[in-house]
Amino acid sequence: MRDLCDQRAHFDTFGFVVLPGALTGSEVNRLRDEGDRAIRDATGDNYRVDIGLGGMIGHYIPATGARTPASVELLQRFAPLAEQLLGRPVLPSATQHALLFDTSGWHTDTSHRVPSVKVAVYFDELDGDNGALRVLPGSHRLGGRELAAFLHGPAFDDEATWREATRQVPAHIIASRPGDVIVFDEKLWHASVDGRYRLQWSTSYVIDPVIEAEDAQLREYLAGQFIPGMTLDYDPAHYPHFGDLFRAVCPPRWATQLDRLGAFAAAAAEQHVSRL
Ligand SMILES: O=C(O)CCC(=O)C(=O)O
Repeated sequence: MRDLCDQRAHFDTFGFVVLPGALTGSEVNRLRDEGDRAIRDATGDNYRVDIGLGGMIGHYIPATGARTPASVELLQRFAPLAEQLLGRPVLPSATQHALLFDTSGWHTDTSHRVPSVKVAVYFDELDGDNGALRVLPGSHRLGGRELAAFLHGPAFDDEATWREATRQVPAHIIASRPGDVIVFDEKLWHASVDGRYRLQWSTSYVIDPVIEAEDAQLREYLAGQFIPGMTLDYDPAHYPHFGDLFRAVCPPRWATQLDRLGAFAAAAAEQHVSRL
């Protein structure tokens, strides 16, 4: 029988692992301050204003430039963990600070089958009553379509009904404290309900293709991480994807591969337009 306390086995089986207290108090403070400052700086008067950019309501600020050095350090630090869980070398795809306004309905972070993980950090003590991440353990292994039909099938009359439906899905609630790190397969179904204005930091990794046959999948996955022409609520010169700091300090292979696989071009297409 597999030892499900083993991180890799737990991750394979359930699609997530939690690392309690993986960040020290001072690391948490530094990262939280960086995120709070970045989001306030980037969004100004719109800090708590839903300006309707689509997706889960909130602000999502890329964190790989000179203004977010703590993020750039951590995205390097968590790469070996991602490699251990996926059993393969990885490339980082997106790193961001987020202010999540409210409920996140049931979703996955990717529709691609290519192995990828997200590392997430929250800065408040969270449980089921105030927006802790909830997951459907093992759902990363199921066909997305069946679960989507189940979770999104009913038409919800209003937001309260939608919230209640999100809440009612029997799920594992990942209660967490500042310093805990949650790592999940991007194909895992997850949601959050009953939280308001949660700060989150996250960084994602995808496998680094070693054989040519995987390139096409990776190109498609990386292109899907970015939305060309998206309306931005921040200044991309200050908050770039794959910023100068990232390119200066990260392993050269990352930049070579990300460039070759179209990630830099896709990120530039998302960040091309100027802010509102
Ligand atoms: O905390 C939340 O609202 C959910 C976050 C989420 O969906 C994600 O990080 O992919």
